Amino acid sequence: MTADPRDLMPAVLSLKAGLGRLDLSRGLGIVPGPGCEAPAELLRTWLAADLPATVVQAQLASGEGVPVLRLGLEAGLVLPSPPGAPEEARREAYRLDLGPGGGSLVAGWVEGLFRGAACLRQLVLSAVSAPGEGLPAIAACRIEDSPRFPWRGLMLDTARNFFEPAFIERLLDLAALHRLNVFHWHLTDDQAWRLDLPGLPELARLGGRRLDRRYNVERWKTGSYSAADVGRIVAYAAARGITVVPEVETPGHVVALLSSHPELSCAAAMAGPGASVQFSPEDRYGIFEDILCAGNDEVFALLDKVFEGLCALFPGPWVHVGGDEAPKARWRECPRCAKRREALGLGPDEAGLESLQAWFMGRVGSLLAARGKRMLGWDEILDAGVPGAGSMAIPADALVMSWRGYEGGAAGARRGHGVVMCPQTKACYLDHKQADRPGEAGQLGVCTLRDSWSFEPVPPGLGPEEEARILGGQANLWSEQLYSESVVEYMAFPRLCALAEAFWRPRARGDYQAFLARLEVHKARLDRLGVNYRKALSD
Ligand code: TNX
Repeated sequence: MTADPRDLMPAVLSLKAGLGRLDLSRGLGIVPGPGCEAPAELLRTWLAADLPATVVQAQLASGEGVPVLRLGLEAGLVLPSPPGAPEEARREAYRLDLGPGGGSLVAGWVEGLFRGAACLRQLVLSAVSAPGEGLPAIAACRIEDSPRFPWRGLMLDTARNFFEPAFIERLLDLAALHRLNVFHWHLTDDQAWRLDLPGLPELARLGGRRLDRRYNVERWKTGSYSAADVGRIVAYAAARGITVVPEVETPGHVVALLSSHPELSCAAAMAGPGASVQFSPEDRYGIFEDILCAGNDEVFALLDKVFEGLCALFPGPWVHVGGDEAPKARWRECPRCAKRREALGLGPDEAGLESLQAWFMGRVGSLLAARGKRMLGWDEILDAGVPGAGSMAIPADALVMSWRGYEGGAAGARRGHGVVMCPQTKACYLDHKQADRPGEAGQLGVCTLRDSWSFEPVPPGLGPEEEARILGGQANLWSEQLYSESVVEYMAFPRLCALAEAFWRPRARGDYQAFLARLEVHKARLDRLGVNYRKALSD
């Protein structure tokens, strides 16, 4: 069939129809200009996967008459961009011209070429999706496109359930198809430590397996990622223009870490020298009171070793260090934490304990800064991190991930931090049910497709300078209930399509019915890729 560029997902910023169509029945040659090899290689990979084998063979055999797409980088190219979009987002702008002879994909930066390549892939997938309906072709067009936000993320929790590297690669491909550009990899939690770091084998050996007692059956859920796995996944993401942000939780959500390093708990400090305390990865879900001891310098020594390993594996600029849901019950009782508080001049009250967390996160942040990385944390990192509080504050350049609603994001922006919005209610938590119906898969709340599509990342009430600190949004796949790869896909799609659009489109969001109509077409692309999306679009 002839693919219609009006059906792209997310919708593009500007689209003009051209004359004729690009016939794909003999394939499409990809000719990269200088600096365009990576997106050219990606396009070749995608075309080889998506075009029918007969087309690929025809292209190989003929050589002549095959339409050609030229890729080019043009420094200083000016393309339209949504109002208020920051400079960083403009790096992803591109122009895609398609017509009977092939066409061109040009951008000012290579990032833009990756996003243009994703558009072309969607059109190719549509062209081949209904083989009975004529030749595979794309209606001639000129697309000029650019995102509103520079951070368009997807988080996968690989701690509660383990996912094979090949499945992570599949998700990265799907993220790239929707022009997302950040993969936030949640690697550790109470239930598991999934990162097998060179020099620290005990972390994954003791922390990377947990008992799963669901349905009264005891079975071990084991799995961790080796340095080689991480290297492959990071390279796979980079080949799609996606940055990987690793997350190591501190000071809470660490029971799996304590199972290999019980000496870093407050329980060890309270038990006294020589006494032994033990932990094993949690088989329950929730919030647990055993967190890292704030009074023990060995905690920071171990974290620094972990960061050394992380920095060697993850080239991106950010490391997520958690900071969420850290109950203060142990810190309140722990003699070592009391000493630390006294040394810092903090009282034994709640405010003192909160400040102790701000100090803890500040110290973690400075370990990362010493390694040239920027810290990123859940919005609890703001709870006591008052600006100007010296050692009791998180680094000024820390990024805040706002999950408990919009307030954390608004506060972070007011205090000068960059902010990523992923409010749990009601837009970005893809572990929540897609409909309020008995038997619907998911946990905790309900987040409908329309909720996700309606998401506005900028919290209300911000001035223009504060608004500019909202870097974008993120979809979060918490995996407590994600027992299998197909369940992950069911929870992610189609809400991820809606969120990708919410992170990309200009503020004037358009029309939900039009989105649903485009989604009907997009479903054929997802079918072609074998994605197990939720079929019913009604809530
Ligand atoms: C809250 S979001 C959590 C996670 C859970 C999630 C379930 C955040 C920083 N913490 O530990 O998996 O809710 O929706």
